[in-house]
Amino acid sequence: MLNRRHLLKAAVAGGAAALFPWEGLSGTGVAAAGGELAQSTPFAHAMPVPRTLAPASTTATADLYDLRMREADVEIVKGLTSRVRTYGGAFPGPTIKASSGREVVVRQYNDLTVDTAVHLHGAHVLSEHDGLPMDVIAPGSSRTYHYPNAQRAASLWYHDHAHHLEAENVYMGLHGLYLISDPEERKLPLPRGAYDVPLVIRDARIEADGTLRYTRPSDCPHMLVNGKERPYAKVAARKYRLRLYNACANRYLRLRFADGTPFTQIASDGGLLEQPLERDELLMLGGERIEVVVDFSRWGEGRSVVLENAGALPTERPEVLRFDITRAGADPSQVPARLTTLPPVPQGTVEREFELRTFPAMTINGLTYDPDRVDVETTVGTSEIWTIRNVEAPLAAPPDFHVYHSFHTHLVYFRVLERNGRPAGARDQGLKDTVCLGPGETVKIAMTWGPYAGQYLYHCHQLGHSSGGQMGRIDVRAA
Ligand SMILES: [Cu+2]
Repeated sequence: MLNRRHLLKAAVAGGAAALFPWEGLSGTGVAAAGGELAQSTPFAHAMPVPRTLAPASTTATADLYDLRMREADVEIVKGLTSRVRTYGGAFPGPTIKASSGREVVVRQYNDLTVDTAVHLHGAHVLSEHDGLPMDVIAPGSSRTYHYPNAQRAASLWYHDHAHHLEAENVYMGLHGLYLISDPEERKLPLPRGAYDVPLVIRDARIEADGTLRYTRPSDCPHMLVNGKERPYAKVAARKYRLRLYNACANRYLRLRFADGTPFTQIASDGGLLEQPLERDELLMLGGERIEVVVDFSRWGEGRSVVLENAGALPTERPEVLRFDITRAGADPSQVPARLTTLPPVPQGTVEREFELRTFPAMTINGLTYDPDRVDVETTVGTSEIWTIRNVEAPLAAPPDFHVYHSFHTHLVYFRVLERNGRPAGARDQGLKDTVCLGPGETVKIAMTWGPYAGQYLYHCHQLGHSSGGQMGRIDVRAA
């Protein structure tokens, strides 16, 4: 019998394709990395900020938006044209800005040649607006999604979720930001406006002819921020709020400043933390969000500082983004010692266990996703404790083989109670909807199901894994 090390060797050599989710488990299969890699020079592009989408119309209680999914040609590596899949022609998609308590309605038209489904990650929505894998928008048709925004301020994102296709669709460009604000957050003296900047970070493989190729993560050495390969950003010598997203289909990031300067974390997936946290390095799995405040005055005008990925591939340079401090800046902003009060930690009365495996298939508790099978049944208002295990063998794996999982629940935020038997540490603070599971790790999380009844999902947010079936169905019954 082949042991794990043999399997890994075979995979590195290009064999054992069926064992790897990004090499054959998606509906269409994944092309091998064929073409020659594009050569690129870092810091050749100014970093753009995704544009804010204007509503097509407004009512007394709602903002209505139209978005068209279509292919577009964009420049990711300087001088090359890449064909991508977009929301509204933008790569990444345009940002939707919502206010807590005010409804957003988005009519999505599919002008692509593949099925799509739009999931708003981090949102509390009715099941029929959740973008379930089988609720697809066929090419040539449209669907209208209703988002009540009855939730606190947070950095969400919308992205594709069509069954077997989500990894490739998200990789090809179907993702955009959705930011909810609320009065409590607006009252805080945090950096705002032009000093509140999202960084959508993701890997890619751009070939010499410009082709953006969906392939296994170890063949994707390009790193994009807001759609451009390793850009630079001109900033003022003052504080900025940076909203970091790991939008990689299949990779984790270990972000740090090259000179070791710490970040001040203020928010995670579900919005503000109770108090700011100093963090030297930010480990982010696919789907996770971390918000930080960085004070560029500590370096000063005329200086530069590089944001690095300590989790870069051996074939990849670590630099992700260079900040150039080019001007002075008045700075009335502050990071208060107390940011918010979180709801109490749910006291679970139901306990469940979940095991995530990669071999011999992408499974949760031994099963791949079946939309007709109910894996978990609960009721609105029930508080639960879930123990989730990454049962990958704790062998030292080659650096290009990422046996991390990224566990995501739809409909609810959860709190991380424990990691590997110890109380949750800095990286697990706040309201979360996606949690990192390193090889062999176990986390315990607590959530209260609701407020809506209906069919929802939990899954791995390494999207090659969810596309391969590492996903379960939870039916929430009315109380
Ligand atoms: Cu996974």
